[in-house]
Amino acid sequence: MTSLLIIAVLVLLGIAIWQLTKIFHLTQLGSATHNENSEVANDRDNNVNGYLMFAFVGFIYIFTIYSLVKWGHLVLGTPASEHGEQYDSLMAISMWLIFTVQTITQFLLHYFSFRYRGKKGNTAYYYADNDKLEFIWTIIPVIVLAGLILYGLYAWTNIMFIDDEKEEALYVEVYAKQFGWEVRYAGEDGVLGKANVRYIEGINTMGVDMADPNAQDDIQATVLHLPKGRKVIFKFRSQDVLHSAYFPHFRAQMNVVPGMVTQFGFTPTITTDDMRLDPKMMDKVSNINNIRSKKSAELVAKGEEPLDPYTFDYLLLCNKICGASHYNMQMKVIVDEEADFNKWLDDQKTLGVAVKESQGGDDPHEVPVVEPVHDMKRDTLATAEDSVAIAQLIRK
Ligand SMILES: [Cu+2]
Repeated sequence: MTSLLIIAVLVLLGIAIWQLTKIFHLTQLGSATHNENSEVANDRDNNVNGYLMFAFVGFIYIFTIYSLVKWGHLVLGTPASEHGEQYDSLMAISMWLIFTVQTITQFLLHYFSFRYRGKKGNTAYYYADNDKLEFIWTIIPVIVLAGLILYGLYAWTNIMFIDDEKEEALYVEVYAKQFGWEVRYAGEDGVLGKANVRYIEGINTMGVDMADPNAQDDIQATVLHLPKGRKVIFKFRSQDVLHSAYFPHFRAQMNVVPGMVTQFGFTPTITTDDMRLDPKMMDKVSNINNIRSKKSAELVAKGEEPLDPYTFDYLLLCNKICGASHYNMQMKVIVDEEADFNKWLDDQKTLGVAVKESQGGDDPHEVPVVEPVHDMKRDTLATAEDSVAIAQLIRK
């Protein structure tokens, strides 16, 4: 590291000396101003630069069109949540606005550089200011940006506002850790039992406080099942570092922060089965399978196993670089019709039963999971001490 810094300093020093000698040459008036090697731009230099400016704006346009044609189909496709349409239209409006404004302003910028390039004998026209012009080019961005921000705020409150009274919401806790996800359903009572990283033991991998009556009917799972058409409220917790719960198909993302509970709610609108029949999704899947079959042919030629064909599934991904296996931190999400979802949920074991069974039928109330350092105020919060406790757990 030190040698790298020394090299950087030497390089910068070299550049500084080189620039200083250039300035010194420029200050030697009359010595070299009139020959071909002069550092002062002549008409030919100005013409070359003017045309290059013009060519560059052409390059920007051609590259923009090329990108749209070549990669335009890689966008996310049909949104699978209630707020997704609104989110997508906000994105589309912003992108079209940026696209239009940049197309016009880039043209003006480069065209003016070309049109008013330097010419021998030309002098600059002195123009102090024009209040009217300045007013116009200030007020237009103000109005446009204010509109965008207001629309964005409106969309955001629509997504984030959760009316506990009115909605028959499903409460799900999403627990992040290096490098995977776990989920817990609130069970019949609709209330998630308290949890703390200190209670992690055996199959109780999310640290649920088994002495809490609300925790008994909670249901833990490794695949996230969601009912179509019902509001789902997610409570996010992290065991170790900062993660981010990213549901691309539902247009939702929330930071998962150690030491606090964050939340987000959305209503799934398309079941997994229906999404597999969505034309845009079918295009994507066949595109992926084309790439896979080419790859498989290469593998078979090398005498290795071919790849399985890909079928679509919703995913929960981690979107914060949280460590070495961050890229593979994902969980399958299955959206079902509400009746199918309820059937699945009924088939799951409650945490009370599961923990009892794993302890050989003992009453979980009599088996202290971890010696009680029971501070009601920070039941769901991890502290620095907790981090040490986790580190010890992991080492075990
Ligand atoms: Cu992560």
